[in-house]
Amino acid sequence: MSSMSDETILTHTTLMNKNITKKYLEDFEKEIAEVFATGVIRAPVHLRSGREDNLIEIFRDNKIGPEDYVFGYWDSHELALLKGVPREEVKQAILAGKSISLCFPQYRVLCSGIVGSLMGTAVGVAWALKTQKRKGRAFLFCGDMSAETGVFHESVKYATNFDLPVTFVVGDNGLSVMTDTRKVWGCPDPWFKNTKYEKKIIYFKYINGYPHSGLGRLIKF
Ligand SMILES: Cc1ncc(C[n+]2csc(CCOP(=O)(O)OP(=O)(O)O)c2C)c(N)n1
Repeated sequence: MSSMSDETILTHTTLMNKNITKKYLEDFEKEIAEVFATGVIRAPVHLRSGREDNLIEIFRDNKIGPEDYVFGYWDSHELALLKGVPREEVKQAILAGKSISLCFPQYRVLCSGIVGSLMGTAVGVAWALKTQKRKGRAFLFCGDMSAETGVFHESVKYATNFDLPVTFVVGDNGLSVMTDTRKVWGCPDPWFKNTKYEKKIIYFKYINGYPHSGLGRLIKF
């Protein structure tokens, strides 16, 4: 966990995420898309659109603040901005090739490009926050296929059993790269629908306006 004091984190985070609109997020991704198209970013970039309102609402309604941890994956530009990482800092990290694993520990934003990673970490952080009676919660944002992994099941089950302060946010775009998630599992709904585990999960559907990765001109992974 970050060694910075709560006061420092608060100063760092400011209240800028309150000013983040759908257009702000769209414009950021458009700007990164333009830069990526020039070829100067020598690493994968995953752009997203179509879920801006969902994410803004989730951050607002859950009052996700400086003391909370946000875990994400390869598609986390918007999460970093919403958590209060300054726009220029996010942009510089992406230009430096870190789009798929954005990590800003001082803002409690931790992301990874590995499917199935971080779920246990989020649960562990939530366990520590609860047992140490510290303020803060963990929020883990993932896709629909990630939510079908074994480790996601285990993490949600454990967090539910011990009522840990962790929320799993599943943004369902129906795809895993180019594979139809529902076709793979032969079920129109995610496994947790109408189960007791739903109380630890926020679920929404969206259509991604971008290809899974990059701009769709080279291979996708
Ligand atoms: C261990 C591992 N296997 C495969 C990949 C390649 N990969 C990257 S994203 C992705 C699809 C995940 O689908 P989903 O969770 O629905 O994410 P989203 O469509 O929202 O990006 C895969 C298979 C990876 N990053 N890590």
